Amino acid sequence: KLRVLSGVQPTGSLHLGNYLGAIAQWTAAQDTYDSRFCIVDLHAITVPHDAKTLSADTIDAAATYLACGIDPAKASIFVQSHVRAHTELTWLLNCITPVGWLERMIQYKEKAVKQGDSVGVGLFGYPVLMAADILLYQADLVPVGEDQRQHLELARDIARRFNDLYRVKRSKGLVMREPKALILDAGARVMALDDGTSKMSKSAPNDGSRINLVDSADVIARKVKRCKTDMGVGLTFSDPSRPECRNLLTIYAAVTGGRSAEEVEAEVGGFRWGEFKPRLAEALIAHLSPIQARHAELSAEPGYLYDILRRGAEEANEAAEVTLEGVKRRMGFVLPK
Ligand code: AQP
Repeated sequence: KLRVLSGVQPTGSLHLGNYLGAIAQWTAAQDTYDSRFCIVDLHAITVPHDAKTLSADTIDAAATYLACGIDPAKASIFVQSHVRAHTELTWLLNCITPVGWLERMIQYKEKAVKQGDSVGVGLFGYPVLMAADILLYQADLVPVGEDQRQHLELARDIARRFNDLYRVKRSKGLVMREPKALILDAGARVMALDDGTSKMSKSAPNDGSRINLVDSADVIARKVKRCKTDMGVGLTFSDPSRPECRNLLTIYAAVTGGRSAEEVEAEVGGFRWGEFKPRLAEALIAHLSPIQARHAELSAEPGYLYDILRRGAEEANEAAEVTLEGVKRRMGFVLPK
């Protein structure tokens, strides 16, 4: 069975981009692949974070994973920091990763600019930690949004470099698997509601720029009503000068059963914005309300969530230790007898 690994940072309430770009794919993956989904809290501290909210955000992410349909009977759900091998493998990979590779990372450049002189070493090393997450479980496939494509390429490069540096005879010793990104066509890049050219993001200051998965029906309706539109006539996916139009239609297609562009244009292509927006809001509310109801139920059962995370960490630790030992062996470490 092919292996799948993916995760989201517990840096605040998850939004429609995290859902359509990543989590919605996971629910399909868990039926076919050997799947692990982690809550990447070590990544969450690579930008200034609030120590008072990290643990609540982490548990909330677990509730969200389950509410979106991740089934602990089919997939492991665990917290990254509960498996120490992630940090240990990161160090080992840090030592074989050229600085120049990391300097090219677009996300680092974008986030570093916002932090000026206070940018931390952890943010620079973010992609190596991500490579460690993936390689630790020898994952074949990583379902992510488009923004993570470059980090996935880096994880492949690191795996290849490890294999080149520490060659072993065929069938002897651990050989890193090179992971592939699993990126959907629709939903891979959900854009902000206030700007169709920048991605929907947790850290954007304007809450109106995103649909949080826990937003109430009223809030969703208000955000959709106020979202940026244009003066164009009719609604189409294909006009590059109308990024907001494309984004809102893409969201509509995704939350009404993943329909094709043709189908959606046939339904609403002739609409004015004033007709389309209420229909979009209604579709979003209908799609998200069962997830929200389940999320509310799960949030009231922290004991259950902790239990799932404990079992997930036990399973993940076992798998991670095997890889870590193989890596250390190949790098020449003495292993305790
Ligand atoms: N707008 C998006 N469209 C599609 N996919 C997205 N993802 C994030 N935003 C979009 C995907 O969600 C997964 C987890 O992302 P993350 O929270 O770990 O990191 P991020 O990409 O940095 O997410 P945000 O919301 O943009 O957070 P901040 O604002 O903290 O940087 C990934 O698979 C990602 O592709």
